[in-house]
Amino acid sequence: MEVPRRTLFIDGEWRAPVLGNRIDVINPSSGEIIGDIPAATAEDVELAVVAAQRAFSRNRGRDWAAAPGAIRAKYLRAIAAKVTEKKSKLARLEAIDCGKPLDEAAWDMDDVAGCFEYYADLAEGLDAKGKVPISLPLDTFKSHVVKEPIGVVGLITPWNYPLLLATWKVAPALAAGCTAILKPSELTSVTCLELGAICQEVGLPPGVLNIVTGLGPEAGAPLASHPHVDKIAFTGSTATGTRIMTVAAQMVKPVSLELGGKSPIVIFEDVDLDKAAEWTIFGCFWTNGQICSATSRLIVHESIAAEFLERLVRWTQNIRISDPLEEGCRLGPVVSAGQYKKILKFISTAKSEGATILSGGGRPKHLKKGYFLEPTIITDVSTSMQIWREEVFGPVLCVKTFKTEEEAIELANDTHYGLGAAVISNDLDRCDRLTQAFRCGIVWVNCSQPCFCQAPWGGNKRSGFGRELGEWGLENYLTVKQVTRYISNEPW
Ligand code: TXE
Repeated sequence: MEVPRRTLFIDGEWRAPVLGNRIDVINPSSGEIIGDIPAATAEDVELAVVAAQRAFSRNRGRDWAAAPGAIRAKYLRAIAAKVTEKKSKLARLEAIDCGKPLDEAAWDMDDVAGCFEYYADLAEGLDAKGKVPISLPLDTFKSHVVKEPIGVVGLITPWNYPLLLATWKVAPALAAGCTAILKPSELTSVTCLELGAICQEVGLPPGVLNIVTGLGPEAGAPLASHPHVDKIAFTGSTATGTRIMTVAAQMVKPVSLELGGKSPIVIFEDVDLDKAAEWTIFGCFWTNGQICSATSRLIVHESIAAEFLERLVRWTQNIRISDPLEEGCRLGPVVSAGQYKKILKFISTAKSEGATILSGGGRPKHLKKGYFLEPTIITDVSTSMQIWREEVFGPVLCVKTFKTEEEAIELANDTHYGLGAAVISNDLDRCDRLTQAFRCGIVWVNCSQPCFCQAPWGGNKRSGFGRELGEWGLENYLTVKQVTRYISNEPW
């Protein structure tokens, strides 16, 4: 399958990057170059920001910000319909660009369409809200509030769910009436550029969504520091998030940050071992562990640990690892040579610090090329080890045992991150206690990782702040305006 050769999507048109540079697209299953994407620089970002500003409020009566929510909803629904129509092509492109199994990529496309539909409904809901009155202690004044779009927003996204995580930002931003510049990850921009083609097909007004692909420092940084970008929404590493926040602080620019994680899954002794094993495997190895909320720290009751680990090892050995386009593939390659090396380094550091590689730990024997890794389980872990403390973002589970509930809670919260946490137990009172004790933004009870676009997503501590999805996701792109009128005939 060919990767379409695209330029940048700016002001409703395809434009070659000003400096003419391009970046190779590499298929992680083979390490081969399969195409290229445009590499934007500050000059292109400037053009995109000007287009977004014009579309926001200077578009001669076609202002996106002032349009009724119902009009914006019409475009969002049209985008959703096109994504569904092109689902199989988009899924294949996603699979060869980022290495996720074709089935998973197809589910992502369903979620993309669902997310656009959902925010179309919320855009219409904004019309219904209108002016909300405020009661005042003086009857000589009358007040109300309105919610307005924040302005031109910069959306910087990662590579693990390329089109889906872009949608988590694009759909609510456009629903709110913002205009946007999307900067996808340079590792996986192919489907995001296809979104540009879809916007063109549905006739989205020029400049409402601009897509500038390129390297972080060359395209992302000028977007984050641009004085006419009113907000930055970012998903990615804590290190880059910190950089973006520092730059934004110079301009008092609001940011929302969805960063890394090192989420725990706590398994009590009263569980059905097979069910618990299934959620543990899913929670850590789904999408190769390349999920910010992956429950990559297993905290298991000592009385069942040996038997539970035996089952986990058996399960991992049965996971089908192959080219993502092959029928029945459950685990593809990790996204890039850089991530591949980084994950292997994590594993070798864990070994050198005294941990035991219980299973996996390297390349599957049947796959000679590409960035494939075995699902890896690491035991004899101490809480000071790197493998316990730092995000791997790969198929690596580290394990500790506990004796008491208090100890389990302490281990679960023993992290600078605060994105997700899971508890598996048949005792629902105990689950409630853990739910309350976990210091994070998302708790899963008797499951791990299910995600719905209606429910808020985001974390605490170094996992960032602000919430995506649901109504909270829309609020990210709205600002509140107070309007107070003097209604007395008396002089003030
Ligand atoms: O992330 P970056 P990378 C974590 C994960 C992974 C690590 C590195 O641990 O191993 O991050 O991945 C853009 N100004 N996560 O290097 O750098 C970049 O171009 C503005 C967790 O890919 O954070 C891309 O579009 N933008 C995560 C986006 O930031 C900049 C998902 C993310 O890249 C920039 C991905 C700059 N100076 C990785 N530098 C999650 N939370 O889901 C880079 N970018």
